[in-house]
Amino acid sequence: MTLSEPPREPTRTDRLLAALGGLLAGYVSLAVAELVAAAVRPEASPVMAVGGAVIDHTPAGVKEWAIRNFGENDKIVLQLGILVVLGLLAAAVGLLALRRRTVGAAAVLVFGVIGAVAAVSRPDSDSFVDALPSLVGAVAGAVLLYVLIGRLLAPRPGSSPEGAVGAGRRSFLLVAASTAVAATAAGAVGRALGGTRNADAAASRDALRLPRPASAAPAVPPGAQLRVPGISPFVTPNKDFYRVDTALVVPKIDAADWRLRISGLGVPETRMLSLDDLFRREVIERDITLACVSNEVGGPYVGNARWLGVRLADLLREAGVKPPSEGGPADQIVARSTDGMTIGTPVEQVMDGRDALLAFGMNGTPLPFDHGFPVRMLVPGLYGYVSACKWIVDIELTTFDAYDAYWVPRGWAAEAPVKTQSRIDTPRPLSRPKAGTVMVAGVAWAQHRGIRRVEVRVDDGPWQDAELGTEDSRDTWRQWVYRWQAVPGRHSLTVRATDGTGRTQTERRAETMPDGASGWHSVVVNVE
Ligand SMILES: Nc1nc2c(c(=O)[nH]1)N[C@H]1C(S)=C(S)[C@@H](COP(=O)(O)O)O[C@H]1N2
Ligand SMILES: [Mo]
Repeated sequence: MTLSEPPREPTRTDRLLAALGGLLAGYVSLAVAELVAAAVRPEASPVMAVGGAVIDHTPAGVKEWAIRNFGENDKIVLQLGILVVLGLLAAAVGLLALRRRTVGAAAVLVFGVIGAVAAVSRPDSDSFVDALPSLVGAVAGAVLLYVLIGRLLAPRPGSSPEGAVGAGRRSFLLVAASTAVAATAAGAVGRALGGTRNADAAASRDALRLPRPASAAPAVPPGAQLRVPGISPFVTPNKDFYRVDTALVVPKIDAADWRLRISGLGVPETRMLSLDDLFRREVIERDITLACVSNEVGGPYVGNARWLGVRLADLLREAGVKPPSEGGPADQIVARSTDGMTIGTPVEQVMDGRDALLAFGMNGTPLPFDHGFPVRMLVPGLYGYVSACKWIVDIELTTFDAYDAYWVPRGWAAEAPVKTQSRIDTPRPLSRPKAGTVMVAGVAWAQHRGIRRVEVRVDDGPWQDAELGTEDSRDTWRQWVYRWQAVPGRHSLTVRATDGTGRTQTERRAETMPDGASGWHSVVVNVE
């Protein structure tokens, strides 16, 4: 387009194509960013960086709502949401470029800067290199948009006005189609490169030989697993174990590269430990039930596994740490993961004799990546967000006064022992069991206090004792069953548990926020 020739008036088709051009510019930006991110750091890609920032800044109530409605798909929903919003913005930028080509291209750059700022301010970012994927991607997108709109509007000398429009559009479509193909290829290369990195970590996991425990967990007593169809298995298989975390990309750490740093208040000399250092220690195996503070009454975010690891308390003592009850200066352990999560745990509870673990094995295999490979923390009796740091790389001794871990400024309690809970697994809500004997069964948990009693109530009747499965340990959940002589009609079933200290689960309903849901679980069924 020469300066003397004013651009022609855009038609509806031009607008449509310009919006398409905007979308394509957005797509190319992301694909190029993905390729650069594969070289820099997968987490520095704009979708991941902005997604992470959105997660961190989402009000806790919305997050709760997302976990409730989308469950473990919450992150996929978030990423789709980001893509839809980006798509709309990109189309709008395309329309803007149709009126002012430079302004449109500049707008693409602005999004690049937003992505770059998000990437550099992620807690796990330690270098400005993380800005590159967004910036390079945005430059590619901006240039493309500028060129595309130019093609679209450029009159071709020597042709009729209609012919010129047609030629411009053909040229637009040619550039558009070829960049779309190139960008798709670039994106695929990026993913493949990212894949080889992950392959190293996966190979290190496959090659890992777990040490034998010096102190093995006794076999699960046969009576711990009741033979009732529909009850949660006593040991939750790894593939069924709930997953709750803020990680958009599951961290893939190479076992050989893993180090744990221990430092802070009362630790005279910073310690660095490798996985082999842990394997050479006294290894213990324990059954521990883990529960999430976001679990609603009756909800699914609880699981029980056999963990292999080392005692965290011993490591801390060797590093010089004393619990507050012995005059130690630190009352909080802040565990940090490779992706920047921080989890605050009371020193007192970690060192009071319970089996607080740095775990590397889960149900006979190395920890799955989803559950924290190569090492995570576990403290029986505390909700996951205050104890169970996955992909752990750093332990800092500090005080609750001095430091708020990730979830605390977001409205969750700094300290959160698990509340006594019980859940009816079967019959399912609104199911239609036949009149006669109906097995009402489920699980109850009060980690580290144990479960002493479970009672079931039918409608407004009296509380009836359920039969308990054999106790495995007081750190695990306990199965229960009540043989109900069911009569036809609509009935409600309610369960409550009493913990090992003799305290009965409260009827008082509490939201999950700030320190865990309470109340009794009920289901309504229609007996036929
Ligand atoms: N690094 C990291 N560790 C984490 C979290 C997280 O978001 N990031 N979430 C915690 C929460 S809230 C819970 S309930 C447990 C869940 O562990 P799981 O996914 O293995 O079941 O991990 C904890 N450890
Ligand atoms: Mo959690």
